[in-house]
Amino acid sequence: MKFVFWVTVGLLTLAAAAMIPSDRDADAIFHLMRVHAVVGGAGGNANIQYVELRMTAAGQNIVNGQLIRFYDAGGNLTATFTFPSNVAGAANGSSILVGTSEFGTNSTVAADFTFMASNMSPTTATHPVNAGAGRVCFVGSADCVAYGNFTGSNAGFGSPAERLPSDGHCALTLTAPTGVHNNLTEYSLETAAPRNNAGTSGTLTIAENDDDDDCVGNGTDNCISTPNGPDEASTAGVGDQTNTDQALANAGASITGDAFGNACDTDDDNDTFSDVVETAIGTTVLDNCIGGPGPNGDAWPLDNTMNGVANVTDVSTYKGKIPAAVDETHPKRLDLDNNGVLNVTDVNKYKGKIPAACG
Ligand SMILES: [Ca+2]
Ligand SMILES: [Ca+2]
Ligand SMILES: [Ca+2]
Ligand SMILES: [Ca+2]
Repeated sequence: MKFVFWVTVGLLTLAAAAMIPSDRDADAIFHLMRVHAVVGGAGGNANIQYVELRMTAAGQNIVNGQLIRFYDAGGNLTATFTFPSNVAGAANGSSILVGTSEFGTNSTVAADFTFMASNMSPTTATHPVNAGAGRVCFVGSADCVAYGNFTGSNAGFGSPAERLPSDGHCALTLTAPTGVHNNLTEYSLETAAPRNNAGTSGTLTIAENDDDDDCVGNGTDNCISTPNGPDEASTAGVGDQTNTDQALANAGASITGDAFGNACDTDDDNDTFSDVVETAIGTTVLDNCIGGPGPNGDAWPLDNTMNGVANVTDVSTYKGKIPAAVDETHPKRLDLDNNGVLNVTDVNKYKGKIPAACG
């Protein structure tokens, strides 16, 4: 009986310790966790959302009462989720998956918890992820990811990651974790691969509506077959649907814009000289004129004197130089058809187009 007594006392002591963790215990039960993935909509349905946390050490499963906080683009707190219980899986690398009810009906894997009135504040915030721009924090480990054009404080987490779309099957995912946090470099948009605490991975089942998997739906993608979405934002002149000719036209340039993003447009500045030719002769592919708007410089192939006007002076530049192969004294800059020879074909490019000013 004495043995049983002491075992009972011991178990009670352990139970009490688990119920009232000391600060040191607390460090070991839910603090070593990162926000692994955030989905703010899928297939054009903004209600299909989830947050996946991942443990970075074993034993981080005592999450009962812990919080996930959601912020809007301006950094205002819009919703708080409170974990209603612990989870069983405690191995290093274990996931904890929390999703909306619509996630549950559009996924092959079940979430561990559902955002619902009983665990949300306010109770109506059952779709808490702010798509586009916002921030998600797991308070227990003080880990946060901001994304999109987030203007609130993100101290300690560097620059916001890419914009969070509601199209495709796109999850803002922790792909390159570093000790010194920088959301922009740590997170990228990847195909959603939700995994729950039991270790079951799944996929979203809603129609993808995004042929090129760039997280921009076909209905609004200005290059349906060429990735040019938020994940390509760091590729100059390509990502985030960049459409230079339309932007220049909107800013008052003397060209018309088109519906094609630069990623699938053969003439990004619509100055009638293709990107291939302009790159070959050295003029700017993303501007139509030496003057504003745009980056300026040598931008208009017809204006080889760079004075903002294409006229007989530019044609005169060819005097004594044609016909001849491009060489040191026959500049490639004048090879307007990019065939390696300066001749009348290049001069003919001026026909019917001069005099004209760009702008
Ligand atoms: Ca797309
Ligand atoms: Ca695209
Ligand atoms: Ca265009
Ligand atoms: Ca051009």
